[in-house]
Amino acid sequence: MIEDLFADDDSLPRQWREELAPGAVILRGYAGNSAEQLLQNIVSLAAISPFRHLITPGGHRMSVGMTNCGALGWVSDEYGYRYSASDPLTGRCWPPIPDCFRSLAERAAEAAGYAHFSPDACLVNRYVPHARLTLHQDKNERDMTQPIVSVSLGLPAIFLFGGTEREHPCRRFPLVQGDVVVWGGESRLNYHGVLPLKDTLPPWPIREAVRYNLTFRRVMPA
Ligand code: MD3
Ligand code: FE
Repeated sequence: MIEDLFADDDSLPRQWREELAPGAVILRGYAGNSAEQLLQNIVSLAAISPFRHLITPGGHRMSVGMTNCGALGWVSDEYGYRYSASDPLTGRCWPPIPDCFRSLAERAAEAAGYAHFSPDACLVNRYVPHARLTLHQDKNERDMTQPIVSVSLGLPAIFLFGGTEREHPCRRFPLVQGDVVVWGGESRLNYHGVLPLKDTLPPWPIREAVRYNLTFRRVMPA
């Protein structure tokens, strides 16, 4: 049937791979079909554990709003950066990772060559125009054999990808809604950040000028 050639199968992600470095791959558009469901779940999560601006150990208020889901959540305060089983704002555990988040992250990891990825933490970042994430390493996870999977929604951003030392030069990669990045292997400890967000029109189904980024992590060895 000719119709089958044009069949719109929402279960098949449309993707384009870009290798950034050994162990790091962008799956362009991998989450494009999931944007609406992901957004609904972000709104539900934030009703339980709201977005907040964490304070760094150096006393700076982060411009990115953050919340978490999963057994563990990433937090920062005057004592340092760490993972916590409870939300310091509510005193309760973080909401569970929604099934659609988990299945997306696990399928993306598998597609990038990391079988059996099972995240126990998902940090949800919320950027408004001008918010940024300065160059940093993600090294609070105890299990460094597992990748980090990131999913972009809403406004586009420019991602900075550096080397294993802060002084190493950075490459810039634009990330748009639906892009999924899997970071593992040799690039797991590379410096990275996000340039100040530009104030542009958000793509459907986002209704305000925001970018969300989900990062799925395995903190505790299985
Ligand atoms: C490269 N978030 O939450 S995701 C973070 O867009 C974080 O919100 C950014 O960096 C964001 O820690 C970038 C991409 C990412 C995440 C983890 C990495 C890139 C990474 C770990 C190692 C190397
Ligand atoms: Fe990071």
